[in-house]
Amino acid sequence: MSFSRRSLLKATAASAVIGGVGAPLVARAQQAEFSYKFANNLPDSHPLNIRAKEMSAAIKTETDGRFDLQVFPNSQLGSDTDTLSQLRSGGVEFFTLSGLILATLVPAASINGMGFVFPDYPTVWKAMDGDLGTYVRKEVAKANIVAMEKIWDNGFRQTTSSTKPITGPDDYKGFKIRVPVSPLWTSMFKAFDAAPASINLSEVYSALQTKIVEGQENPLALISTAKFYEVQKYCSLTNHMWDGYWFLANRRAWEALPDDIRTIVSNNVNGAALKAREDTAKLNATVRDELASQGLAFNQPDAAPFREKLRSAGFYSEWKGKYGEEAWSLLEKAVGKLS
Ligand code: X2X
Repeated sequence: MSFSRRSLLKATAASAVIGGVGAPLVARAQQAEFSYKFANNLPDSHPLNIRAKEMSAAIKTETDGRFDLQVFPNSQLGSDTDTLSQLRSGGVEFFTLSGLILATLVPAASINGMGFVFPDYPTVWKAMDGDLGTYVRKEVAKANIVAMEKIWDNGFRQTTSSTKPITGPDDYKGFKIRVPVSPLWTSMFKAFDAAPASINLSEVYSALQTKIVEGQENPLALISTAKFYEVQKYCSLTNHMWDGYWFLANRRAWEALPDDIRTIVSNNVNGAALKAREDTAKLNATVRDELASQGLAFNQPDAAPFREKLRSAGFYSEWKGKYGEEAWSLLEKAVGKLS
């Protein structure tokens, strides 16, 4: 029995003996009317989980103990692929998932991950809090999943390797790189003639350690909190795509909540997303020195030759065809003409 549970039981026993105003409060806190699970793939120390725990506490207080949001970090309830199935069946009520992986179910959801299109955060938020995000959320709704309004930041992705730095598109040739399970990721690295392997995050550390793959790509905040610097030598600031987490709810579970609770939950979730965006951006900007002191060698290649390689490989026109005119024009409205 955990210490906190034991103290809670003691407190309950005490209030049962002495009675008084404390008793009903304790009883209510013990038995929430709604107890929902929130799963995610990130380490405990990542800003998303720090803000998630804070928001869970705030929700409990604001709902007077009626709603208990249990946070399960670190793929504890299964890999991303498993958890997406559990979200659909209702085994898990909430799940934060990269739009690119969600695209295995809702193809439009990977559009923000187009290679080398977002120049900076202001452009990202304008698109994702604006028309492009609205479009994606509508597509997600068709799969009976609710995507909360504010997408959470994962970050701009960088490439790490145990064998060599990436200095230009040619260095990706034949490069054995882990990518998340998502058609867009595989397609982009194939366009660079790399050898991408789809692996869920929960398996990545050991895949790098045992050299099943040479490298992987992720934002610095994740490279740091998942300790990939322990099993990688180089970090190339390729900034090749921006990735975010949609906060997803099982529709039945979401609609089962009374309006007042639903409002408290969504206000807190969206509010925490905004706070976590600031945390992640700060971490991504400051953690480089720390990673360098942990042994990663950094370099910053020019983005233009990568973009040119994707264009000449027909990558943009292929994906424009897959997403369709409407989605593509919303993306171009945000980032400028692409093809
Ligand atoms: O799996 C990854 O690489 C991660 C953590 O960035 C995603 O969730 C897409």
